[in-house]
Amino acid sequence: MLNTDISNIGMFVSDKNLFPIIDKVLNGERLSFEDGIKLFESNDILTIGSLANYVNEKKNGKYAYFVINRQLNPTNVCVLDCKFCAFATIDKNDPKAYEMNYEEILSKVSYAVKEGATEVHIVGGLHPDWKFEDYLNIVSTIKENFPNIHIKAFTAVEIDYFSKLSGLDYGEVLQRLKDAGLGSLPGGGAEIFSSEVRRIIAPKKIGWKKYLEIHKIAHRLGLHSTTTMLYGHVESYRDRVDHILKIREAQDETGGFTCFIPLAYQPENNDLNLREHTTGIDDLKTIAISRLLLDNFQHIKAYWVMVGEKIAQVGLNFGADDIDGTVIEEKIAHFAGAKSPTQQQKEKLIRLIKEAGKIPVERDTLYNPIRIYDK
Ligand code: V47
Repeated sequence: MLNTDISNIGMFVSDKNLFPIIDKVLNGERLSFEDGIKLFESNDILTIGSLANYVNEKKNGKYAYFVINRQLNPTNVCVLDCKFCAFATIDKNDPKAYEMNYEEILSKVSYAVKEGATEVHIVGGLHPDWKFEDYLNIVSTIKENFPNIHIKAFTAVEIDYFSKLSGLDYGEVLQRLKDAGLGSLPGGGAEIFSSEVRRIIAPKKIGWKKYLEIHKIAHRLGLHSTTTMLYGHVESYRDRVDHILKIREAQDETGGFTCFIPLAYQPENNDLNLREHTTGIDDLKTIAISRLLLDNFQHIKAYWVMVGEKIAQVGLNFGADDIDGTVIEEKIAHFAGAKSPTQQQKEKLIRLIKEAGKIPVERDTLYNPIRIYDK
């Protein structure tokens, strides 16, 4: 007989302000804006993490997901000039500017397919000279040559650009991409929804209303998508909670988001004068609080590229159930100073997950299991 009284568990909660939130979570009640702020302002990281892990394990059991994928960025020439971005250049004559041709794109996809990839994740610059057809042909050319690969391509920001280029509305742009072989939309471009922060970090980028409108239209056309939040720059906790709750509201409407990905800001080689990387505690808190606030999301990703392999692994016990994938060639975070490798072996992902005490599941883009590593 154990001599433990369960009511004593409260003594491990160092921040007593969290008790009402713990109650709500255990009763399956939705957390409020104020709860989100209280969580971010608390330093009781272990209580926040355990709560998030509890919620995650109720949704996903011990399973933690990875995907064999590759990233592909067809051009870095971009008219937007976002201040946090070290990947893109506004000047096509800049020595770092590049444009891939279809042959290069196909050879990169071919390499990935040989490595077992089931997904190609394509995002890139809004090129001043490219037409919507050029982007559309990237999708159809890949699909014609590799019919089995899932093409997760073009953020809402790109979809808005294609609409301007073509004169088609968002629904028509998305339908044409879908007909060409698009499988789903990635979540980039969300940054932080606050208009004040956007004016500082991404003044020319579409605002949150258009970002979410495009995702909701995609969902209604039967395309799933992921969504993101860029944190650790000039935003406040209020901005983060507001961003997450706007996403929760959109998910209530359509249910079309598969996963939420907090993206840790990488501070180098860009025009924002902020040179600090996020800390481990902030990364873990943001992952855990995302899990707690987004009760209508099945999956939360700890993206190893931006938080590093070690925090991503710990994140699997702080509410995340996914660590993305092999990636093969990451540019966006690495141009901005990410310290992680640019690619990952599948075996390493499996080891990270197993040593976190979870069961690795190789998944496809839409979270259908491909192989469970439970031995
Ligand atoms: O939209 C740009 C971000 C995003 C920096 O959908 C930066 O599954 C940190 O969205 N520091 C692109 N972040 C990456 C992205 C993504 C990645 C992995 C998976 C998925 C998914 C989406 O990267 C951009 C922007 O928010 N970004 N510059 C930077 N300096």
